[in-house]
Parts: sequence; C-alpha cells; structure tokens
Amino acid sequence: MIKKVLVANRGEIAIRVMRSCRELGLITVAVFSEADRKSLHVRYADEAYCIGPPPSRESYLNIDSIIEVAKKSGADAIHPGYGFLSENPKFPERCVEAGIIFIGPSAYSIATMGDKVTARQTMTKAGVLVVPGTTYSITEEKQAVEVVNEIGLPVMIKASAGGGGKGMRLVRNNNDLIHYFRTAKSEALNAFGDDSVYIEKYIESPHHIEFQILADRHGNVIHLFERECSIQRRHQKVIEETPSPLMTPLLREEMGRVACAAAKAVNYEGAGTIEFIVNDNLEYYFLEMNTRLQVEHPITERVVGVDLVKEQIKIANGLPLTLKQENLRQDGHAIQCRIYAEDPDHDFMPQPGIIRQITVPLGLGVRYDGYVYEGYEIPMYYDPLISKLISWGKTRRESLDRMRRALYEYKITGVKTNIKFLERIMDVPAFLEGKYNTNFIENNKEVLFTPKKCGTECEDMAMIACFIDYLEKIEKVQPQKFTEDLASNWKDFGRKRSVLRL
Ligand code: MV4
Repeated sequence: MIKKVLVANRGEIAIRVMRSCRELGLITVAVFSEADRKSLHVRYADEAYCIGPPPSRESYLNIDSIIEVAKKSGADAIHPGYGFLSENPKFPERCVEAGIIFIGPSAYSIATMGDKVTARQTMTKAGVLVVPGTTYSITEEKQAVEVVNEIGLPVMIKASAGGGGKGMRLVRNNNDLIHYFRTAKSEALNAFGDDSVYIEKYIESPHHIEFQILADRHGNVIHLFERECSIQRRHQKVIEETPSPLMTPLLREEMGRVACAAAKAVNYEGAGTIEFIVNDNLEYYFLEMNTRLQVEHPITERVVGVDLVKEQIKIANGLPLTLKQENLRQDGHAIQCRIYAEDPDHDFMPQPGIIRQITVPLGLGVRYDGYVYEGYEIPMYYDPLISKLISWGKTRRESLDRMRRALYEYKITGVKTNIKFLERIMDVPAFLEGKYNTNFIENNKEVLFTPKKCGTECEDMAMIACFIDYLEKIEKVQPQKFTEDLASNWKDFGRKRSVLRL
C-alpha cells in the first residue's frame, strides 16, 4: 500500500493532490524548481526537494531527477498532476523500472491515446464513432487530395502527435489544401519530431463535451458524467460546467457508455477523460482521450460527490472500484472559472509579477483551488493559471449567480488578471441561456472586449481609488514591505536541511 507520495508538479494542482493525500494520512513529497522555492506547494508538503533550474525542461520535465528524489525520499508512488510529465509514456515506464507506483494509466494506454492516428484506429475497432476521416497517416500530397475528394470540404489537417489544438489546419477551399498540408507537416515535425498528419471532416460550430471516467485493474469502468467545455480561447479552456446545457438524459447515457467502451479498448486504469465533439444535431464523435486528471475535474467532484484524487490512489493501490455506475447521480450544477494572470486587453499576454493584494472569495457554494499569496511572485516560466473558482448551486441559475458573486468578491492587485473578463461572460445572454458552442468568445467579442461605462466596473473604480488613497496613507506611517516580509519564512528555514541539490 502507498504510504508516501511524490507530487511531480507545481502550483494549484500540486496542492490539490497533496490535500487528498493528507486526508488519507499519506506523507507528501514536493519537488520544485529554483523559481518555485517560495511556492505554496513546497510549504504544504511534508518534505520538499529542489530538482533544478527554472525552465521546465531542466526541472519538472526531468525524469531522472524526479525518480532520484523519489528513491532518496523513500516515496513509493508518484502523482504527475496535469501537464508536464503526466502524458509522457516514458514516465510510467521509468517509474515501473525503479519500483515506484505511477498514479495513472500504463505507458501503453498513454502512448496509444497520445498518437491520434493509433487512437482513431483503436476507437474504430472498438466501435466508437470517430470524426469522419482517415485512420492512417497521410504522407503524400496526392493522398491528401484523394481523401478530400472523398469526404468533401471543409476538412481539418491534424498532427498525429498533436492534440489540444496544436498543429491543426482548417482547409475551406481546394487551393489551400497543398499549402496547408505542407505547413501542417513541417509544423508537426518541428513541434513533436513527428510529421505524421491525418485528415478529418471539419465539424462547424461544435460543442466540446467530455466524459470523466474511472477504471480499475480488475476491468471495472465507470463514467462520472459529462463536462461542457465549449468556452475556450485559442484551445485554452476558460469556463467549464456540468451538467452540459446541451445534454439530454438519453444522450448522456449513450455517450457515457461509449466513453467507458473507449477506455476499455486501451485497458485503461485510473482517471481519464474522453473528449467528444458534438454538433447541433446532437451527433457526437470521439475526438481524443486525456490520460490524466484534468484542470476542470473539480466540477465533476462537486456534482457527483467523488474525490477523484482519492479514487486515483485507490486504483493505483490495485483495489477495485467501490463506486457503482447505477448509484451515481448528478446533484445540482457546478461551474468552474479559470483565473489567469494575463491581460485580456492586450491579447491575453501573460503577466508574471508580484501579487500585491489578494482577497479570495468563499462562502456557501464556492470552492477555491489556488496557490498564490500576498508577496508571491508568479514566475514567468510556467502556465499563468493562478487559481480556479468553482461554484455550486441546486440549479444552473443558482450556480451562475454564486459564480458572479464570487468573481465580484475576488480582488487581485499587482498583476493583471482575467477576472473582469470572466465577470462579463456571466452576463452574456447566450451564456445565461446556456446556448453556446466553441465560437462563443468569437461570437461575443463586442460585449466581451468593450469596457462597460457603468455598473459594477464603476464601483470597482471607486474601490481602486479608495485603495490607492489608503496605501498612500499607510505608506506615510510605514514604508511598504513586500515579498520577504509578508510571507512567513519560518518553515523554509527548518527545511533548508532537507533540501537536496542535484
Ligand atoms: C475539430 C473541430 C472541428 N472539426 N475537429 C480543437 C482542439 C482539438 N482538441 C480539436 N479541436 C477541434 N477539432 C474537427 N474535425 C473543431 C475544433 C475546435 C475546438 C474543439 C473543442 C473546443 C474548442 C474548439 C475551438 C476551435 C476548434
């Protein structure tokens, strides 16, 4: 049985994973880069070890140093979180070699789903409907032309090693085909070291709906219903909700069954997500599988009442699932907003810098998963996600009203964030009505990007004026103190002895 877990990640997800470990009485080990010495995940863990310089490649992506820390610290399991090494099949492989439990699926499952052409072949064989297109990689321009003649325009050229929108080309007319085929191939080679591409029929204005699944070593697979993830910007999700406003009970049951079959087809073990693309006629197609815990997992946890990290650990221990499909229900409605340190007025440029003031919203029906504190410097090396706000309500309306209230309460100064942008989304009619697809942000850019001249934003201006006035007053009494002083360092001092330099 797992006693000590190394969390091979940083930020909010590292803390999220360690919280469940703590509840289970497991000892936690953090790893950190030189840029993360003062990160909260380092302070939260029972032990912490430096694994290298700030760039991910030399720290959070360095399998050698992470395995070495696991061995030295006596951790018997590694949780990869999301991003970084979570979907690299070499990581579970190396863990197994070192006799360490990888809390996640096998290298085989990750590799099969990671290569989109192989995934499409495997899904087709298992009877899971994929987007019409090729189940082999296209190498010749002549082949591309033949396929397009067969399935018809528009099509998408996608990199087999891609996923999540990387290395995609939309082809609307024949003149562009050869050019896009070439550029897609060279971009894929550049980004992934693999120039395999395949072609899919383009689905106009789709919905992105995904199903959470859990699978154990004994062949049990269950789904924990869907998440609606259509509100995205450049393939980065912004808001997720469950249940999906588009879903019907019948469709949910059918897609849930298909999602379980998809997971079974790769002998899946652990928590995973099956992504579907759904058109307005409610026709759905398998898009890809994410073989990890996802950023948006908390909305499922809230509505289904399951701690997904605890389930992952239980499965990694080889225990059978005790949750039964027929006992699972969706209770109420949950929404998640991702809070990013980025500037919506300047093309969402990341905003690394020091958090000067932060007021976190809580209260009935609100969950906050974050990792920053006053005086903390957001490093420039990683994803600019600061936190996730999750609201729950008996109805969609109540959940939405709570989210609007929570966003109103949420104050961050020092770095620009997308909070105002999210507040605007809460008032867009299409969002209020739950009638939106993946074009939502594009379709509503006028309201989303033109600052309002009245209402809550005026109130905020007044608050900012008061705050500046207040700061000026206290500055006269006492010079501003930052970073070092506002954040207590006592735990760091005690830890210096256990900090390992590799
Ligand atoms: C598509 C598509 C339409 N037709 N494939 C974007 C992310 C990657 N996972 C796949 N993506 C898409 N693939 C076909 N055949 C439209 C998208 C897409 C999209 C998908 C989900 C959520 C948001 C999106 C935004 C733009 C395009």
